Amino acid sequence: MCGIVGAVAQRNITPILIEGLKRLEYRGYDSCGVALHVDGQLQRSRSTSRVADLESQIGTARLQGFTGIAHTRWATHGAPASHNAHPHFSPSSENARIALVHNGIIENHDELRSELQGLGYEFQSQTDTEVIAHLVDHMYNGDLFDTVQQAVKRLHGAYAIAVFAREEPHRVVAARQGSPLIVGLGEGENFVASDAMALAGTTDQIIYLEEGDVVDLQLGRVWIVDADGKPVEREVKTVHAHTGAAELGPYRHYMQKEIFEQPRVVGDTLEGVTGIMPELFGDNAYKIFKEIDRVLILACGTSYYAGVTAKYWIESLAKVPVNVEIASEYRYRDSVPNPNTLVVTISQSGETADTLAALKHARALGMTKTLTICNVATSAMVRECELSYITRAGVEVGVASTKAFTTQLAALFLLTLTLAQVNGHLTDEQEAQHLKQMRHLPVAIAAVLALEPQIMAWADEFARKENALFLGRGIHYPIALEGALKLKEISYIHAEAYPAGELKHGPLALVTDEMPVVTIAPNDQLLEKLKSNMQEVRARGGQLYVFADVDSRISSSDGVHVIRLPEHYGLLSPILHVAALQLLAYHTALARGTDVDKPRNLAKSVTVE
Ligand code: HGA
Repeated sequence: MCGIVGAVAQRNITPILIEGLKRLEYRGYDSCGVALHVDGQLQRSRSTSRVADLESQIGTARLQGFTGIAHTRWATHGAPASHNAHPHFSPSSENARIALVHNGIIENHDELRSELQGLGYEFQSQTDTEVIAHLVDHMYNGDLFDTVQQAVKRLHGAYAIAVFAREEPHRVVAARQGSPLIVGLGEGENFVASDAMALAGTTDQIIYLEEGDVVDLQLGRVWIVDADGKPVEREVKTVHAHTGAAELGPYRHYMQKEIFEQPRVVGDTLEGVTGIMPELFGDNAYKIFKEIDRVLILACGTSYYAGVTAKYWIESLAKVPVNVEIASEYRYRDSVPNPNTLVVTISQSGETADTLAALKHARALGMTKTLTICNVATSAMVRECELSYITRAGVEVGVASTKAFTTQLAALFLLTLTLAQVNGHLTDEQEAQHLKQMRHLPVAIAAVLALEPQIMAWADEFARKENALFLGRGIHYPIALEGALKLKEISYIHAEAYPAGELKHGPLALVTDEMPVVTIAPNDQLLEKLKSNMQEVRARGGQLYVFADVDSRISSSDGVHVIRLPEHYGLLSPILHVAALQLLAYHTALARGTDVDKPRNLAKSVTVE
């Protein structure tokens, strides 16, 4: 989603702003822009194309400056058009005094807009952001830092903002509430950005702003106040942000690269796990795991499906009841809290707005024992939770999550075994057996990825369809959900997933010879039941595409296409089957010619509600 970069320096900062935006491109965006202080004036350039296009626009215009802000926008209010792209100016005329970029949603924008229109402000965009620019201009008292502190008190909703004023050429002021923002410290120059990666190569001295913070960036000085206006010291961390993600190597797309990285990153995520120990999740983990008698998992999208898989695992092995909730639902519904709950959040970025809000909601209800499974060690989610397990997927650029999901599953299986051990349900022998299987996962995933040529042959058929059904049972039901999600996200084929036993309760009505039905058929205790469900599909002419285990005793026949996974993997089988489904979605999208890494309307790091 939106990316922010800002700088105050004594050199031309356009290359830093553009490089920062490029590093934030992976989040997904629909337009972008830069504003600079140039010879006592505010100037800007905006584009509805890629950052590279903005870069050449800026080059042609020879736009250079020492102070400025830049933005990639993922539209929430107003179409992705250049007049809605940030930075927004106030007044909107040639003679702008204020330039501002924003990530988030201002909920009282209608009310503020009417008020500001009443004061004579003319709006050029349909965004909620423009009201902040005019509000800051209206309240401006010659001291931008003071003005922003007053102005943000009028905002309801979520924001990270960066703003500068014509009258104060060596100052950028930024603030955050509900959206991520960091400060980068340099020698006689300072920066602000959505994440540390945006500043990789410029500075590794990073301050993570906290909720309600407002920061004053000047050449040799960074000054922060909290939500009450009190000066605060925030810890400076040395952050070695990844810079290698930009290399595609031999792959055509980041998604393909990330699918093929899974053997390594799952191995990395489990590296150093020589035994099941609560301390893997944090110093206080044993005490907390002993105290809880239930688990509440909060997540969105793909992470939610990882949570549903974990429910099957935890209830089966650790015998602890688990509730999995979609974060955006949980945060607004009346639920029955229980203080003995372990609240587990799952998020790739650790900045997912709905999941962060759901976590805070759970805590406000008295559930203070919190753990996150997260891919970014420095994220808000990790800072907010008492316990954590950091997956080591590395930077995931493709909007459709792949390696983040499988590393989340690996971490959740570790959590399952730990809870089982703490509750006395894991013998030493079982522990050793599970660990052995986990260590073998990289090899087992690689063997599934080697099936790519067979899967590509199926993808050509899928590319001609407009609908697909995915069936799974037990621990593979959430994998069917994830397979359907992958297909719809990147190929735009309408796909739905069902627990196979539900077929006759409705979706069977959709089955014709035009309907491909992807079936996950591991050789487990539900296989015979699943075979009956497959017969129900065949009897209606449906075309079955079956991912079977090597020993499933399902053969190809008329209308039944079978790809065999090399080995049966017991409880960890979802991690293997999902890799096959990722490849199916990837190659189908490729055959349909969609923008695989940046599917329409979607964004990475969903930092708005
Ligand atoms: N609401 C603003 C910013 C959107 C955003 O943060 N996206 O990630 C807009 O629509 O421009």
